[in-house]
Amino acid sequence: PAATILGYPRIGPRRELKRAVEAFWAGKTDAATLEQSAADLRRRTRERLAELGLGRDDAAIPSAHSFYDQVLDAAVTLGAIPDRFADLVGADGEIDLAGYFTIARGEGQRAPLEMTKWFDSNYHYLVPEIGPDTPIRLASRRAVTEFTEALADGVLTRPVLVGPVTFLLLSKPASDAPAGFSPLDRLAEVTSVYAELLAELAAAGATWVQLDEPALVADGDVPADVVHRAVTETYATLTADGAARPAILLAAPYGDLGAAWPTVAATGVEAVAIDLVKGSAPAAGLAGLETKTLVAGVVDGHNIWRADLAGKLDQLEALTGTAGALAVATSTSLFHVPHDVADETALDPRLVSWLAFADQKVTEVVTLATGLGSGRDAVADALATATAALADRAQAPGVAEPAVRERTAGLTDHDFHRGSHESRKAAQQQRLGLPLLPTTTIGSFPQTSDIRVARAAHARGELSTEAYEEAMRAEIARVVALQEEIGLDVLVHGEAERNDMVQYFAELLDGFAVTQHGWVQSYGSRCTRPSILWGDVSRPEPMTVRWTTYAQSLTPKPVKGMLTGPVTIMAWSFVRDDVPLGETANQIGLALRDELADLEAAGVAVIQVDEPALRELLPLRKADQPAYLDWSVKSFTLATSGVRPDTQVHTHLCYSEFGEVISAIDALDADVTSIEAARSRMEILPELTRVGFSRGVGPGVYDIHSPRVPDTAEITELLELAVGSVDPDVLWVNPDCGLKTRGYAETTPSLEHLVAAAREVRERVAATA
Ligand code: THG
Ligand code: ZN
Repeated sequence: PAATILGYPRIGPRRELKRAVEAFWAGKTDAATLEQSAADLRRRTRERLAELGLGRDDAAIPSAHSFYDQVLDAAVTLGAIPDRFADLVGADGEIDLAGYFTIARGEGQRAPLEMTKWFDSNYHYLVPEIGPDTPIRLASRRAVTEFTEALADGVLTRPVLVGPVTFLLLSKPASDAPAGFSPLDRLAEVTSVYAELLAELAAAGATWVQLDEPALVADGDVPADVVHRAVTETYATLTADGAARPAILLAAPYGDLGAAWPTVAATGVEAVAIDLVKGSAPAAGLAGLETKTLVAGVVDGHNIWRADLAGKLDQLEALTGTAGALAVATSTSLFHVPHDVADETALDPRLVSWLAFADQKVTEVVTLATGLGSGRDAVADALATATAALADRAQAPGVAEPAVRERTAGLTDHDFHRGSHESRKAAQQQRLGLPLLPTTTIGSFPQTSDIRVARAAHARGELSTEAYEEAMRAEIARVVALQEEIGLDVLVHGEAERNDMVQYFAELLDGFAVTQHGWVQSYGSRCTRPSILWGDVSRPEPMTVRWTTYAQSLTPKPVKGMLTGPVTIMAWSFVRDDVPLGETANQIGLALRDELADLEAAGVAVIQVDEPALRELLPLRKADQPAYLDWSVKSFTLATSGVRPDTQVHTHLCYSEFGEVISAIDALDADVTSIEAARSRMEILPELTRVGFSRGVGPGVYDIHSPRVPDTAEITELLELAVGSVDPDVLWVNPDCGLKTRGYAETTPSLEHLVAAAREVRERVAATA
């Protein structure tokens, strides 16, 4: 059987694409240079994949490059761009690289496409805007050019495109679309452009094309029967008799096809790729599968653990006969994992032996295909090595720590609850004596280049720990003084000492490791380096107390302690797959509970536990969501319920679409919740009122995602809107999110205006009360 992968990291082993793209943005290089860098990277990728055992001439190697995002690529291929970018289309009908990046990043008053999370991953895609009049025509032939480029190198690749149904389900209606319009209304036109593109690919020699349709594994706003009908129509057109086209691999990563199976099986596509890590095998005897190849995604494309190859072979063998033929693949594209674990020379070799990054996963897929075709004996050594590594992992020190397990096993309902919110509120008001509409910030202040330079020098061993910490204390003192000058009520220390809000804690907790080169694309050219959560989690010593108490020593105003919550730590790390997520969440919850206790004992009166990723891990199927919300909310209350009634617990959540998790936000039982709201003009507040939310709430009144400085009148207007929909007694005044990506030039005046606006509305409310 054939071996393939659904996609591969695009950013390059040393983030070559990121550097090339950013150099182009900075005007340091031209488009031709950027094109050349990308072509070099594509060639290296193909050669590497062939070297690792994927076929050069059987369309096993995907062609899935992107300069920024695959959904933007699909929009540009369809010419489906919003009116405000219409001038970017050149005389030849195409959008050049500069124009492409303008749509992604905006320019002046032209807002970029909105960005949102890609399924249950930490990747963010750009949301196409589709209206009744949005142009739809074949406007870019990059897919053909890149296929031809590979063929000239002697590699017959399989072009990968976002499928037509998923493209439209991920799009939003253009702002001027009439009520009732759905992007799906344009399906027939989109499909005919895909048909045209498929014909051009076939003419160029392509034998296979991969159409990614992950929207089929998620429950969205569009009813399932409508989605199923769309699939039937689209694929009937694409596979109609006489269509000149490559064979189609319809890929459904990230979950289970569930009720969509009969529809997918009945289409005329030649192969279906499924996620057998998150999803399950189709029922036996499904009509239509007998003529298709089932591409079994048994190797986890989304996490970094070495596969149990013998177990995966059992799983594959059990699938024999389900479909016309069987191939072996990864469950998802590999762009969620770093390139090569061999690059991690500083990691404990024992941990390394349990891991598989993208290159190792390619080898796993190839091994499984060989084992399936030629028998287990042909791959006996590889199977034995994998089995031994798993056995070693299961009993290695730190993987199961009896003291940690006893503590989580001994938890009772009592450990997850605080006393009534009303009594806490009175005690906190007495202790803090805050004014009406108290002002605060989310936690981080700008990470200046001085801070970055000091951290890098410290990491290289060129700056001593003493000198580094002295530099961080000086920065904290500066940030505290600035906040006092601006007149904020609850201060922060600014988080100068933190490289990243997850990695900082991962480096201080037992059970985690961090990588040197393990970068994964988050959006566009931006990457994160997820930590590896491999063992039982515990806290050897306090993590933040020194910094917070130092900041508190500088001011009579309350300084917030700042922690990252269990769900966010997990969402932004590679998490172990050998214990239930709820167990790991409780272990982190307990470590944080101890940190809160230490902060409280040190005199800290306000402690914030951020959960920006609460919505991120929400399962794609509605039926799976309650169980997730149960363990995720509990891990937060476990972390925060051990403090005294007069200690005020805050939380912060990013993203404006809270609809699905709004009751969970209430159940977090934080005394104060700050949320993103500036861009959506406080739309969240009526929703909060609807669920009976009665705790403190700080809807962001200053959008930190743009360098724009809001004036006082603008913030006052938003605050008046907020006062109109919730009791002023529970309202806090704060920016949308942390300030670490901003500069002081815009941060200082923006915060001054925020404080001025709060004072104005405070006086107005007091006068009318
Ligand atoms: N930390 C972690 N994961 C995250 C976020 C985070 N995932 C979701 C969200 N935030 C993603 N947003 C960003 C924002 C900025 C950057 C990456 C993801 C970013 N990265 C730098 C870059 O690519 O240049 C790398 C910075 C560095 O060198 O350390 O700017 O906040 N864990
Ligand atoms: Zn935020």
